[in-house]
Amino acid sequence: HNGIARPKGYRVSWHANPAVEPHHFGQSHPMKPWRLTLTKQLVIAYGMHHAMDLYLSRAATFEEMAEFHKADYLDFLKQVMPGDMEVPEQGDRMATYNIGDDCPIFDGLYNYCSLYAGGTVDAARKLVNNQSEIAINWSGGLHHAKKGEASGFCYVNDIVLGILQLLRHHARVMYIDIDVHHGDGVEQAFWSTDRVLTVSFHKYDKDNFFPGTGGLDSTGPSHPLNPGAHHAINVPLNDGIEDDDYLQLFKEVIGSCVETYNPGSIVLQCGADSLGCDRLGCFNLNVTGHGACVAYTKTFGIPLLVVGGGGYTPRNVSRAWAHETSILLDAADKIDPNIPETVAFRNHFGPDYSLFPPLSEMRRIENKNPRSYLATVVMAIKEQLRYMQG
Ligand code: V1S
Ligand code: CA
Ligand code: ZN
Repeated sequence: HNGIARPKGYRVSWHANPAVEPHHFGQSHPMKPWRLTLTKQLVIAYGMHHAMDLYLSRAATFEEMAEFHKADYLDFLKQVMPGDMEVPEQGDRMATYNIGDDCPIFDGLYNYCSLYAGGTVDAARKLVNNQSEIAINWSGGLHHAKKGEASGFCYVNDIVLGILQLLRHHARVMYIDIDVHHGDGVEQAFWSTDRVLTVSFHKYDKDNFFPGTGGLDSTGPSHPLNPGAHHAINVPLNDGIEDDDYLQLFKEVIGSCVETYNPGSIVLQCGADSLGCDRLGCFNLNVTGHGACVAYTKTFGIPLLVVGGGGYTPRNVSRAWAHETSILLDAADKIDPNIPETVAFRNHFGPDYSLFPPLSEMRRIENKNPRSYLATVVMAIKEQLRYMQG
């Protein structure tokens, strides 16, 4: 009786491979693929798996990943072994591919990368084949990976691979990124085309916050004859932004972008490190505020590819992504805010056992985003959109 009936809304597909979950980046590394296990357990405990099409995603092939990545980099990822990081003769290659503390070599690295990338490629193909209207891969969203090197916990850029699939069928694809970090890898990959509009909301501090790019005036190639000019949108923010301001900003920016750009599909990166209490993040968003951005994106009724991304406090990452799954299923109102007794690993959700703990109150970071600042940002972006129209 706690199952959720198949909604009359959109057809939703879930793309995952449980073999992603047991990979370990290492002792003190903040990225924990195990958060995907926790997310899945919440989704199952709420019965959401009855309301969507479930697909076991394949590993992306070498050739599929080579549509964006350099073959020598993929060869390296395929053959490198954990011990190689300590071998001095390997030092040059490690530097070339940016292997180190942020992006270590761990057991099964190539398997991990090809599995999360396969999920996003599969999800994109379901959308273009009209077999799904909303396709979800919470293991994807690794927005920093570059053509020939790893960056910021990301090795293969599944988002770029997914967008390349969508571009085979759609003239224009819009990319939205609510991870607390700048979506630099996706922006860079499509910097010189007008067929992808990238929009990233992030904490911006050139010198003290990773990756240090994504200023308001970084809008695409500077030459006006380059088609990519004006097609990168950056929303640089300071510490401590809260739900209401973030959502208003999100609606103003995304509403204007969708209206002007009229994309054939949207890719939404839902990095959960923009939540309050995140181990690496510095915003004050609650699960409800983060989810409201997903709900707003869904209102356009445009084919939607939803991926994960950052998120370093696993209990809150899983709360957010489970809640957002329910939003995409049009079932958020049928879900008990008290986490079911039956959920596996229930102890992780104590002492409140709520899907919506007050994250913004638990470790409130001073809000350094005055309304006047946010208004300036919105004005600059609306001006940019006028240029984009030509
Ligand atoms: N902030 C941060 C942070 N923390 C770490 C880290 C901490 C412990 C470890 F054992 C290993 C790494 N690295 C960083 C950042 C990278 C953040 C990547 C975010 C990824 C995403 O959420 O957007 C998408 C999945 N790296 C840095 O700040 C660079 C350094 C400058 C400092 C940290 N050291 C380890 C490398 C150099
Ligand atoms: Ca972002
Ligand atoms: Zn992040």
